Amino acid sequence: MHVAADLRHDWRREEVLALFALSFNELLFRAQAVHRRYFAPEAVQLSTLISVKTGACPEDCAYCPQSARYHTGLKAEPLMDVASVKRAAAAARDNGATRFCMGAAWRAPRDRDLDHVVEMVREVRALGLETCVTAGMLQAHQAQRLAQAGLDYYNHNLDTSEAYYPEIITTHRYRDRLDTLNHVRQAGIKVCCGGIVGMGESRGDRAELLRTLANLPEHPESVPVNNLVQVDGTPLKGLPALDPLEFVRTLAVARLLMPRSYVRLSAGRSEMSDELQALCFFAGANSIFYGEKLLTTGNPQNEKDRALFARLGLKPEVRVAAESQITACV
Ligand code: SAM
Ligand code: DTB
Ligand code: SF4
Repeated sequence: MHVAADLRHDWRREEVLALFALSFNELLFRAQAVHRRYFAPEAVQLSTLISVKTGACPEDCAYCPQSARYHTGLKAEPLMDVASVKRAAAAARDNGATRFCMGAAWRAPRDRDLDHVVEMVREVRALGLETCVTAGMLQAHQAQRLAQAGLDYYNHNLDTSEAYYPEIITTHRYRDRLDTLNHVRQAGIKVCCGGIVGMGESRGDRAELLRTLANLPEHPESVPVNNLVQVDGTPLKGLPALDPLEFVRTLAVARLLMPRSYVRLSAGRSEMSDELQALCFFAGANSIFYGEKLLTTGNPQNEKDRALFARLGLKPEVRVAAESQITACV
């Protein structure tokens, strides 16, 4: 199979739905076969998250504990100082993470907020880690500034289908998200973009989200698939949980549509069994958030993940050199 022959940007809705409708065995077999064309089957990339600015966000994202509109009991925290972020990044690196993702609960950063984020990126990068920032909507000049600072990835999720988006968020539009993704791409920063499932959306919405991602001019290099973490006080608390096998199917279809992208088994792992996570990795997930906290909610302890990796024969990816894109398995 020659490289890139299966990189398509013209997926039709019916084709994606047909993948979802395959028998579970057929879907996972195909996803695993595609996965092996581009990735070592046992390699998993580890990213550690930190919330550098927490809560008090003006947006109304119905899943989010950081929205100021919901009473979730979350304590808002101002922007962290750069030295503390650097210490946390060094600890993440020493624990085996290769990427450090800094999240800020902003609708959109002001230019003076970005001054601090730029400093954080420079310091974290100097530790030999890949850097990722997620800080809301960016203007073109702001993306360029982050690119100049050496930012590797910008995370900005589409979260769900365009049709379902207004059910979840009314304070910004799908179009705004796409514009930011475009600014990030134009600035030469790698794109991390995915979504959340389990928000009461239909399979058609999940298919449309993945279709939209795959039909972007370039596939996002990193595709986080979050399973909704239901937080007390948010409007989505109390929804029926998504069938876990439908979650696995979503990962498998993401793998088939974006064969060269890292597909991240993201939020929701604390509620998953080892067996369910094993199926997720078999379906083509090859990245996780590693560390006991996501942004504000829990994530499995490092020891638990290390035991899971040993049980499954999975190996964390390592960075070969600070300036190198090349990664290898140990
Ligand atoms: N404010 C920025 C933004 O909205 O892009 C960055 C931070 S925001 C918390 C990053 C992403 O976290 C969201 O796009 C969403 O996909 C995910 N997220 C937030 N709350 C979640 C939850 N309760 N369960 C699963 N994913 C969640
Ligand atoms: C992503 O897709 N998931 C991460 C990261 N990108 C920023 C965030 C998950 C947040 C889960 C809820 C919380 O901990 O606040
Ligand atoms: Fe704010 Fe981001 Fe949470 Fe939406 S997802 S409320 S923009 S922090």
